[in-house]
Amino acid sequence: MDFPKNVIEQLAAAKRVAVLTGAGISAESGVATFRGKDGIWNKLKPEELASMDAFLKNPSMVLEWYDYRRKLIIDVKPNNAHTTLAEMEARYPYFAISTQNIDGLHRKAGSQNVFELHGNILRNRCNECGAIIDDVEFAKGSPLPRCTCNGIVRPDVVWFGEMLPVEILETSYEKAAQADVYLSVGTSAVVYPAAQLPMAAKQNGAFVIEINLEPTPLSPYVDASFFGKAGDVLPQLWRQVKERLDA
Ligand code: BJW
Ligand code: ZN
Repeated sequence: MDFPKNVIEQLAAAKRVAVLTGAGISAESGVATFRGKDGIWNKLKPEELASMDAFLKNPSMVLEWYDYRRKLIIDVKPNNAHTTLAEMEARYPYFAISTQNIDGLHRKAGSQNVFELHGNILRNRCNECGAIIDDVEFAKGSPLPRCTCNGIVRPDVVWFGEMLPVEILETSYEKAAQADVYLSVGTSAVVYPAAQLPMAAKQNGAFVIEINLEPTPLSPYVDASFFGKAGDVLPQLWRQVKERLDA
């Protein structure tokens, strides 16, 4: 893929780069996306599983669904898109990833400055007192896992209608506002407030680049869109930027 000269120039000149990632960046690692052709929510409605209403109505069903997804995620490996972002972090003086993903693959790939907007499926917390609790057995048919305060233990992820972790969201807005270049990778950009971040970057003067299989609601507003797999597009883009930097 040949990238426009101004895109390479912008990335080569940037000091501060910030990134928003979504489920699409992990698709090539084998983690299902939510929406789109192979999305898990073609069959299941989000509000029936990823909401407090669903949890209060049928906690076992919700916990079993997360247990199933956790088991799938534990063994997956980062792909070329994750490792490219980790390489980029090593090269830029300021580099941050805000991710909507709960799979932990950015850290597995070696990225350090990662802000998990929607939590992490490998962590649990008490639904009542908020205590973080490891090693919880969610096996089908067994009693609900309980905290010492008797609250039900749930995955430490953000459901619809719940607040995102305040500090992580604030830092993500700061990184977006300070960015010279902002990348939006593999997100349908329909879930707020995460979807607002690339727009906040744009409003503060960043050059915004989108990578996705298809256009999103962000596409009309960004400076450049590249339609293809993140695991193909990002490494190619970064290779051309490195050639320019090393020239
Ligand atoms: C590839 C690819 C490849 C595929 N390469 N690309 C403002 C306006 C309207 C509504 C709201 C608003 N503010 C708040 C709301 C309500 C709500 C919301 O946004 N609703 C909209 C859906 C309408 N937001 C919330 O409730 C948030 N909380 C909040 O705002 O709190 C304040 C508040 C409280 C009370 C009242 C009011 C306000 C919380 C949102 C939490 C989202 N949680 C989930 C579940 C997490 C746990 C779990 O995993 O189970 O997060 S929902 C789900 O969507 C998950 C994802 O992180 C999130 C985003 O999805 P993502 O990552 O974009 O994935 P997909 O599948 O949608 O897209 C994948 C993309 O990749 C596609 O575009 C593909 O084309 C592409 N792709 N393969 C590149 N190889
Ligand atoms: Zn508790």
